[in-house]
Amino acid sequence: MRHICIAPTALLLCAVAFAQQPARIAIATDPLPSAVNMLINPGFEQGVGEDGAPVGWHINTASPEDFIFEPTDARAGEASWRLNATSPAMSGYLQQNVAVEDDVRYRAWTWLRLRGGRYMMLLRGLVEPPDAAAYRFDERTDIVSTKNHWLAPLYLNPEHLQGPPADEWIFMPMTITAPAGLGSVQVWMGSYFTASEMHFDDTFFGPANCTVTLTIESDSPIRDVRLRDLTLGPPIFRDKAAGGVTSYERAIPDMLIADAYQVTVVTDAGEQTQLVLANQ
Ligand SMILES: [Ca+2]
Repeated sequence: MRHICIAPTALLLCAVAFAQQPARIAIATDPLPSAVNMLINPGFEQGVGEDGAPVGWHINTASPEDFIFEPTDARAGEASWRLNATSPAMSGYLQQNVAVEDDVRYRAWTWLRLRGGRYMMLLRGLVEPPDAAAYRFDERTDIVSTKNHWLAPLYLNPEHLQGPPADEWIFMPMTITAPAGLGSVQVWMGSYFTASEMHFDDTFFGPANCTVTLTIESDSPIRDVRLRDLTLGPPIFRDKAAGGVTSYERAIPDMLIADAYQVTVVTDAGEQTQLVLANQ
């Protein structure tokens, strides 16, 4: 019965959406991420090294028998990298180390296809300040999917399982500022103590700052523009006085570099929010 209730609402939304063509939004970053990416083999196109890891990367786990690391179908190019963890007993990561400068802000990301389990990215290192005791640097981001739960589908209804769509590539960025004395960062991305399947492609580590040029073409006068990074937090840019133009362009300095942003445009015809891939 529920579907019968939803149908008229869906039709109404379609009618509203087609009454006004959505705004056309484009984003360019300066620099391009590919021009400042400090990772070797960020898109996994350079094949497999002798140790079974992608060229330029290391496999970091205390329990290699619980993990499969292998190339699989790509988000871009010919290959992405698949991690399958058969046991929750241990974590396992792809790792690469990069040199960093004191007091500089950096970003790291991967595009992630999470079939199930717990993905985590860690940026780690040892800080040795010039005049103070050494300490560990450890910042992390994660996301959980229960879509591979062992009780599903027999005892758990698949509709109740949580997590991003299992076939969708999602953008997983994080930002750090390198403290004085850090010197280098270990980039770890993988499965954190959970039976997991996840795929990585189009990874990045590099300086965080860029200029974003935002271009919007709209049939209806533009009143408000908001740009969000795909992490929690307020918009990284907002223009509440877009001036009612239908052709909008701004070059915005000191933004966070990314492959994708969320853009909200308010026009006289309504509000729309969409994921915009940069540099397309
Ligand atoms: Ca690739």
